Amino acid sequence: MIKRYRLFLLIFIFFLPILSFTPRLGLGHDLSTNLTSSFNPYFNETKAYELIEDQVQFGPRIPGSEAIENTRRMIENKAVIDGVWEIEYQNFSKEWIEGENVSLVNMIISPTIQNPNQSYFLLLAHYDSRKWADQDPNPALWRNPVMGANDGASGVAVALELGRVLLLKHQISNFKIILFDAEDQGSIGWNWLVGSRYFVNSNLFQKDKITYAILFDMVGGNNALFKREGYSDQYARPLVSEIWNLADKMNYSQFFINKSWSKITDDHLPFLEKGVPAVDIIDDFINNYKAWHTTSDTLSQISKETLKAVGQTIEITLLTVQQNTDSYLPLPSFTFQTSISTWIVILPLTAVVFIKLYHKNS
Ligand code: 1BN
Ligand code: ZN
Repeated sequence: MIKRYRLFLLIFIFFLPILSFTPRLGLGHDLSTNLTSSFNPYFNETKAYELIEDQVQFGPRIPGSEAIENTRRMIENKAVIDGVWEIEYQNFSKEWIEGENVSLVNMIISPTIQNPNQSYFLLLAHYDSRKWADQDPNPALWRNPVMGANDGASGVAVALELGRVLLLKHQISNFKIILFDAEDQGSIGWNWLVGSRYFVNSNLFQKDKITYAILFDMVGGNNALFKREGYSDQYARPLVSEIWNLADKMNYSQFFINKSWSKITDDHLPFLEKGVPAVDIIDDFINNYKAWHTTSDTLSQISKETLKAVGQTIEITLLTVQQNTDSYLPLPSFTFQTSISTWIVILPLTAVVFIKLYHKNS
């Protein structure tokens, strides 16, 4: 009887470390169904709204303007106060149609504690606003600048607020926020996407380390409608499906319309062209967002409900995807990772067995 008890005890001790691995091994691939309810969203729509106010207070953020420089300073000051961010400035320049050379700056914001060997995902937005409101219903205003509360500031606000909750509430640090200059000056002297194209052709673009990218553009409009943007849906479909399915489960399907839409030339395109899966969350500015490229793109267009729907949906998506990638960890990495709590049980039990054996033999 005693012998059998000892045999069971030895077998139990032998297999004990395996018990500590089973939760990880047990994670399936269809995580969205299981995990949605276990994640709490922390994205705060009021903080996002305030970040939009912080930007528009400077006026239109035209490339090379004092307002865009003030915006950079404001973002930097906030990062310094938090004390957990590192900002890299990518400086370049481009000649405007009138011959004047314009200084441009992409901002790359990373958590300070980032592991340099780890892969990471990207949160993208443009922080310039359009020089000319060439879609304004009043032709007399076509040469006025666009305030860009939605087209520019809302994307920056959602990316920055998401960064805050990912790092400080969920302890996720394998991401970067990139804010592009000169996205929005196409067909009025420049091309579109000047900043993002410059970035993907620079040595700061670490293709092999980037897992995927999510772009936020016009994500704060009243009654916004986010359809599956055509390029994203074609080249990053699994991520698109994850986002729109989660939005549905979180009761945000009034904003996230699960239908494919037009292909839009936006800052995700240079990433897709380089082979990085990238999704554009963008309001339907053709049929829905009437203030697009007009002088009416001001704070009055912004809705906290929309900011919340986008922010919380993407927050839960990122947690779900993160959990998914964790479950794909290669086997060797957890063969040796017996947790401390397991050793706390193993060592005393082994000692008991040895003492018993010793007493029996002596
Ligand atoms: C997004 C926001 N875009 C401009 N403002 C990109 C775009 C480029 C949209 C070309 C339509 C045409
Ligand atoms: Zn625009």
